[in-house]
Amino acid sequence: MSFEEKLNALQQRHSELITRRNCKRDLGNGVYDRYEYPVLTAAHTPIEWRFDLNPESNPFLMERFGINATFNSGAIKLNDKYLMVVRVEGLDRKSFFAVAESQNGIDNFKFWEYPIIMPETDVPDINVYDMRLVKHEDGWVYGLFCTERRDSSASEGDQSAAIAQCGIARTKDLVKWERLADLKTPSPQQRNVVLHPEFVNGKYAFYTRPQDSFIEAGKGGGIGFGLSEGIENAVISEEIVIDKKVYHTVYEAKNGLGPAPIKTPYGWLHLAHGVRNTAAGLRYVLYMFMTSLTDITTVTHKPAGYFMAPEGEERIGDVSNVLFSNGWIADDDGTVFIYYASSDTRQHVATSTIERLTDYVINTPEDKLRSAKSVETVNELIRNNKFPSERNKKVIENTDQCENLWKRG
Ligand code: M1P
Repeated sequence: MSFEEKLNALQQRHSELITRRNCKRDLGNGVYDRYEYPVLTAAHTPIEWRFDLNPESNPFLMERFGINATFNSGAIKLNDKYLMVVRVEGLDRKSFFAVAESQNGIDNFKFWEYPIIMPETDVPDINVYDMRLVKHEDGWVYGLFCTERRDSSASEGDQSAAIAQCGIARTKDLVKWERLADLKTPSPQQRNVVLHPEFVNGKYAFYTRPQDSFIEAGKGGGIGFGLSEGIENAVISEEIVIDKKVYHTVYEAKNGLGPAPIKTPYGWLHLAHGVRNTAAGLRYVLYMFMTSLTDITTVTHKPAGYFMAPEGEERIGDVSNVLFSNGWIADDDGTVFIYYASSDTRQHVATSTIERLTDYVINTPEDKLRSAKSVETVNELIRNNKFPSERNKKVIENTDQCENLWKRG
């Protein structure tokens, strides 16, 4: 095949991939719908990023900058476009951020021409990843992400010891970014830090994930919370845990918040990931909970178990058995686009609505933490199905309870 023929074939295949229609999978679980195809894979990245297209300097049309994965994307809707700030990972393991845009949020995502040029602090980042995008009431769009650097106290023989901290940058258009100082907290390591979209007592509010070491949450586990007077040199001096790890749950090893919460009349909807250790390694699933409108550190509802877990091809990838989400978009009509990545490899979308997610979070039984209690829960469901009038009474009680919460808010 000549250079020209190969280039045409590459371009045609790429164009078919990025214009492919996506469709809902058959019969969801009532809570959300999955889609047939991932919305982004490494192959979606522009050919110009990967190949030197000059026949003189690259006669074999070799890939010169391979892309390994596209995953863990922050998401936001701006100017009627669904935008993801994607974690793009090269063959060299380094991640960087790039914007991909779609008109409908479920397919035809196209990368902008160039990746984001993220300014650095005085201490250069070795690796940056997993951005959470937040439209804050102060008028800026913030991107909070993990910045990873080698642990300078590690011995020469240890080339994997790392320190993770929260990098903060802000923008108006996702093109030009202003980098602020990294967040300071009492914890030696931070990942999965999220900015709350509203001020709390006039301060910037952060969800954190304090942890003792790079991988292990240790005694610092759980989704934390803290306030900072300012954002330009943000400091959290007191960090409390609002959603802790719990024995024999899907978040017993560690957990972390996903995207910034969505405000509903009943409370703040949260999407998070929970991790447990198995003989096959760590298993990451997504779970949901709701916090109070009056005190955002109080969890009011939390369904048992996972909301989404890896299925089919999602189970396999660079880090298998992982679902991770750090981006969702709530549209004005109530549709929610949940952008989740599978196995640190590819990016997917699932859709739901505020109404369905609220119903899921409020009316799904909580984890009662023992097998015998799970049997009680399933028996109650069976009884309610046999005697529907009892169940209807319960639903009305629950709805009243939520309306009271909303009124108090
Ligand atoms: O490999 C799974 C995930 O591991 C980390 O998440 P956490 O800090 O909660 O353990 C992150 O590196 C994340 O990017 C990755 O998807």
